[in-house]
This record gives sequence, structure tokens and C-alpha cells, in this order.
Amino acid sequence: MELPKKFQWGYATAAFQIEGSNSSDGRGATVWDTFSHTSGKIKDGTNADIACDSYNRWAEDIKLMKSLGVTAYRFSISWARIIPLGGRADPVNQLGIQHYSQFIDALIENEITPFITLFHWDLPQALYNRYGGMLMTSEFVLDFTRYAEVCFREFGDRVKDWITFNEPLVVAQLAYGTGAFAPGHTSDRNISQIGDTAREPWRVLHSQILAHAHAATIYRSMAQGGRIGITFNADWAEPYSSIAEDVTAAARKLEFFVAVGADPIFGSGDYPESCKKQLGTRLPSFSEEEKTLVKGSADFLGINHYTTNYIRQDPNPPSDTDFMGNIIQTFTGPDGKDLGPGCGVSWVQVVPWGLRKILQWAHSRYHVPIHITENGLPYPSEALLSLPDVLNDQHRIDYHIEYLNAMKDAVVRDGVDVRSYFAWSLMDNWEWADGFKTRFGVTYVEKDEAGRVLKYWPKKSAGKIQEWFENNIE
Ligand code: PNW
Repeated sequence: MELPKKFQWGYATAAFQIEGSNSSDGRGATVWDTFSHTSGKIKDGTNADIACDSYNRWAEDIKLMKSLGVTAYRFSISWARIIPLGGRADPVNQLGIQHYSQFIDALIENEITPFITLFHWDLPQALYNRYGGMLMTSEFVLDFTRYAEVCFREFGDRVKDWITFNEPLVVAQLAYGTGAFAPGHTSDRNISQIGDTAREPWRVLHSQILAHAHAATIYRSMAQGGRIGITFNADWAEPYSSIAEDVTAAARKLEFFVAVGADPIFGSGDYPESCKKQLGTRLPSFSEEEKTLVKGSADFLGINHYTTNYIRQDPNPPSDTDFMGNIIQTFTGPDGKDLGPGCGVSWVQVVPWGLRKILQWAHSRYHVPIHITENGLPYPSEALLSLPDVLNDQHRIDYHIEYLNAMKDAVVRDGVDVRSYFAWSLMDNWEWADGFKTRFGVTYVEKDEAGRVLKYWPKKSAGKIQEWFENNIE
């Protein structure tokens, strides 16, 4: 009982978290450049001006991957490198295209299949300034579609696996709900002067779903023979107790976190009834024409999975700013026990069986091929360690091996159609509002005092993950 021969695996990254060189070769500014240079927004006060220096060190990145035995690599393209000002009438930057083109060629020469994410949160600043970015659905859809089309035309002869958006709901909630991510909108006036947590996140989600659908329609019309999908953050929701209210609450949480993005595309063509009911007119609606366009607009479902929560019914009615579905979320059960060991971020406990359950849920709801596009963890105190201790990442080994076994059970025992697995991440990188202190990588990045990258040091987990795939693929 092994994974099929064509199963692909590797690591995932995102442009803003690894590239650096944020004004090189004509790249335009993004909302994350602005945010990371705004005081108080990033926990450790760092920015991603150098990050892992992957824009320059891309050949080293490929060498690293080759040494780790991967068959695929998921990375994102920086929109502002391709179209510095972002818009459909703005100039295309040949230097940006050349950069990704040579990178893609080199991956393929090394027999590493590229999986490209078109949007991993780094919106061109000019589009935000021009019309509010994702808040202006009509403009955003046209601009994104043109950017996507340029990428398909330039890279689609060689790239056959495309992901339009990474976690549309996470960026909607954190960037326009809590204000923790760029551009930092929220109703909390202690944090930001602008924002409407009750409405903006749903508008931003809506824009991304429509932009996805338009881009997918263009992609299919180009007949390049590849596949196009979209990735959602999908943690498992375990009912806190067996009482009916809690079971319903857990099901509803999955609707608010996953199905609200996935149902329109892979299911009914519309938002789940539970979301429509609670959110009312705060949730934008699709016209009949849009429903037809959106429904069936992806060939595969990407899942980023990190953890599991207990969910129970909130006895109080939901506020206007509630985006969870009127539930209470905990790691601790009624027996006082936690779901699993903690790690280096408060939002993750180690719960391998949750991966199997979310895969079963997604398979039975949507019946489409699934790619696990992220899975990983930081562990406490890792950021305090230095060479060589930092390479001995037993927590990460345990996490990945247990989650991989759970994934395998979902495939070989439950018949879930999982096509690939990407661990997050290839290397320690710039973890958004956490800065550099939170490390998800299987590779330690040695730097000098000025933050310049000296050398990559694969951690023990990288070898163990490779070994696992050697033993578990046909
Ligand atoms: C994902 N949460 O983001 C992103 O796709 C990555 O870029 C990121 O580095 C990785 O996970 C690790 O955080 C998430 O708070 C950020 O639940 C936050 C949450 C989930 C996913």
C-alpha cells in the first residue's frame, strides 16, 4: 500500500518571503514593502529587503532542492516584477519575465516540476493607491486577469500547474479584518484609521474568487494542456462534544473557513447557506452569470493544512465583525486535555489525524483532485538556537512524519485523490508579521551581521522527509 508512482512532493515558498531585491530590475513596490517599513507592524522590527536573497541566489535554491530529492517546487511570482504598476494598461517588465523564465528552465533541467502561485499576498502598491486594490472588485478582476494572462503566455509552455490565489480568506481576514497583514485595514481604530471589519474581508474574498474564475477561463481558452487550481487554508474543526449544537457548529466553522471560498468554485456555484444567513448583505452576492463562470473554474483544490481546533457553539449571537460562524474555538477539550503538543506559534498544535479528516471532508464535498500545498511548523525556541543545534529539529521530523502517515491513510485507505505534498517551507524565511523569529523551514539560512545570506544548512527533517517519500511512493 503505497502512494502512486506519479505522486509529487517538494517544498513551498512565496516570493515576498524569500526573494529580497525588492527594487531590483524594475520591480514595483507592493503593499508588503510599505507595511514592513511601517513601524510597529512587524513583531521583530525586520523587513524582507534581503529575506533569503533568492532573487539572486536562485541557482543555489535549485541546488538545495536537488540535494533534498524533491520532484516539485511550489513558488509564487511577484506581480510587481511582471507589471511594476500592476494594471492592465501598465507596461510589462521584461527583466521580471526573464528572471522567472530562466528559473523555470533551470527547474525543468533539474527535473523539478514547477507549481506556480500567481498571488501570494504581495499586491502591487500602485493598485492599492489607484482604487483600493481588492476592495474594488471590477478593476481588480481585470488587472489580475491581465497579469495572469501575461504569465500563462510567457511561462505556460513549460509550467503546467497553476494556483491563482493563496489562502484568499486568510489574507481577507488578516489584512482587512484584524489588520495584522498588509495593508492593515481594521475597524479597530487603535490599530488603523481605515477599515471595516464587518464588510471589507468579504468584499476582498469576493474579488479574489471572481478574479480566479476569470483567469481560469482565459487559461482554459489558451489550451496549454495544464491544470489550474486555487489554494485554501483548511484546518480541521473537531466538535468539542457530541451534542448536536457542537457538531453543527464545527460543520459551520468549516463552511466559514473553507467552503465559503471553495463551494462557489467546486460545489454549488454559490456561498454556503450558513454564511449567507449570518452575514446577510455584508457578503456580496454572485449574479447568475457569475455563478456559471465561477462554478467548475478549477481543476484541483489546493489545501494548506497546519492544525485542528475544537469547535463549539457560541451561546451569544454573533457580532457584525464575527467571521468564524458564531463558534468558540479552543485547543483544550471538555476533559481538560489539549488536542496535541504546541509549537512555536499559538495557532498550531500537532494533530496529525486532523489532516486525514480534512482530506476526507474535502473529498466527499467536492470530488476533485487535491494538492497539499502547505504543511509544516515552527517549534518553540528554535529561533534561539544556532549551528549546529538548530539542525537537529526533532519536533519538525515528528510533525511531518506523522502528518505524512495521516495523508497516506487518507489516500490508500480512504481513497482520497491527493496528487502532491508540499511542506512549508524550503527554508527559514520572512514569516510576515512575525518577521524572522518564526521559522518553518527545513533548511537553516546562515547570515552575517548585516543579514546577508552566507550558506544553506539542511536540517535533519529534510533528510527524514526525503526518506519517507523514498519508502512510500511506488
Ligand atoms: C500560510 N493563521 O499562512 C501562508 O500561506 C504562508 O505564506 C505562511 O508563511 C505559512 O502559512 C505559515 O504561517 C497562514 O493564523 C498564516 O491561521 C496564518 C494562519 C494560517 C496560515
